Amino acid sequence: MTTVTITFVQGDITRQSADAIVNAANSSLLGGGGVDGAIHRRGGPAILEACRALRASRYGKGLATGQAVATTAGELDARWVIHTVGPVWSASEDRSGLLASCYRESLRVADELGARTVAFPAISTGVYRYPKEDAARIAVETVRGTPTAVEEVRFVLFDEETYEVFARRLG
Ligand code: AR6
Repeated sequence: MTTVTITFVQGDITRQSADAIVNAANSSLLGGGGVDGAIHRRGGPAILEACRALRASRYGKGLATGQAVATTAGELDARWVIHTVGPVWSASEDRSGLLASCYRESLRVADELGARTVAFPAISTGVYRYPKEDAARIAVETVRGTPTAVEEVRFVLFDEETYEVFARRLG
């Protein structure tokens, strides 16, 4: 097992080329806004079809927060989309374990698939309102601390502010 290389880029995750692209989904697996909306739009209907099949089989009640599951990547430049559900930010409850679980479980699924390059968005930092500094720390620490055969984890940050918060974690 080699050490994972962590890289950071600013941009749209749906324009990335990687073995697996991670989606910040919701429990329904049936789409939404943000990264989720962008992935389904650019990836085409095959992804939603695969998500519907998951809901009709193993994930009848949806995907729990902190878990991850893979589908086809449709027309994206990737082999798989790994859907994971981040926690909604709460001021009264520490949900950092659930956010860490998203990264850990996504890497576990990536290993099962044999993916060597994985692109992650900043899970939970949009609609789910997780503070970016905390989210970046949890994301990078969890990836660094998770044994995996994945060779490159690429964080793809949409806006400059989020990019800078993540990039400060490098080193
Ligand atoms: N590429 C990379 N990052 C993006 C993109 C993109 N194309 N678009 C947005 N971001 P969010 P969440 C950034 O809201 O907070 C959906 O409706 C965004 O700026 O996509 O986990 C789901 O269906 C932010 O930094 O995900 C769920 O209901 C980060 O990606 C809910 O939102 C995550 O923002 C999940 O909320």
